Amino acid sequence: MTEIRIIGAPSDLGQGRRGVDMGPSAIRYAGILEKLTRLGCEVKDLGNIDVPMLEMHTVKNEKLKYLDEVIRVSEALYSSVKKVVEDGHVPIILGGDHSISIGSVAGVASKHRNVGVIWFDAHGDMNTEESTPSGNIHGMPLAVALGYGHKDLLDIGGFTPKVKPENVVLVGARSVDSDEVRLIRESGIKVYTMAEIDRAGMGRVMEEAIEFAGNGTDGIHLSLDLDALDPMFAPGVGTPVNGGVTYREGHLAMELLAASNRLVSVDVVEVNPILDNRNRTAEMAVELVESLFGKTVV
Ligand code: Z70
Ligand code: MN
Ligand code: MN
Ligand code: MN
Repeated sequence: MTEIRIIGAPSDLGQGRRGVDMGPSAIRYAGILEKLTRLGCEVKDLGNIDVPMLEMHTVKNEKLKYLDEVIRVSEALYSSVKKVVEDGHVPIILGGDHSISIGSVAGVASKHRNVGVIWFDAHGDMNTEESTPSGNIHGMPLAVALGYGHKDLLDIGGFTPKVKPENVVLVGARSVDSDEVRLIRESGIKVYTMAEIDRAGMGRVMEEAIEFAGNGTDGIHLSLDLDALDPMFAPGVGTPVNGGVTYREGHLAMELLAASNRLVSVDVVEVNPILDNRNRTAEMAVELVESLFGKTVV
């Protein structure tokens, strides 16, 4: 029987704004452990990894802010996630900003060398040092997973790339930087923008996404950035973008992933309780995770 292991990664180093480091607390407070347990899952909370405090460090490279500290966090999370998957369990990694996925994807891929990835996000997260408009590493983790970016980030876990482009799917994209587009096109990953979700419907989009990420792979890693959802349902994120995934589309996507039985690991990132409205975004995150682990109506 697979068991779930919760790992907190309270990092805001990949993003200028403070507050996202409290994401793991907010998601725990919203009852993730209790609710998954009630569903019949075996769940253990492994606590948080150590994250350097932003104020104790300075930006040395404007194009890769807090690079050394992000590397430390990535290595710590890599080790923790690697151990969980080697034990045969499913890790749920609570961010933190999306830079934490550099470590989590490395950890999962160290066991599942041929893992597929579904990246739920309003953004591309496909920037590099060359294309980034902000220098924020949370805009780069998907590029790093595919083998593009700073060598020390690619080196986490000692192998690169972590994933193959034909098994990577970006769902919910609607805000991509002008120079980021080039790498998205060149890389050959599959992208479902909001326009495609509108035209084909979330059901069809997820069936195809699960096929790309799941067919012939060792399983699917879901990287769930809460800003994929419309700000109406997930207001507590650093970079809200209108026109996002609805409440119902979000749940349908998670239910289809649950039904696929291919899930090996999950990131839940970018929940920022300081920007939130009475913890709604953390509650949304927990609800989505419940659907992802099999909650149904009857
Ligand atoms: C922009 C950048 C971003 C959030 C990723 C934004 C990146 N593309 N924002 N996740 N919330 O600065 O690279
Ligand atoms: Mn065990
Ligand atoms: Mn993201
Ligand atoms: Mn995002």
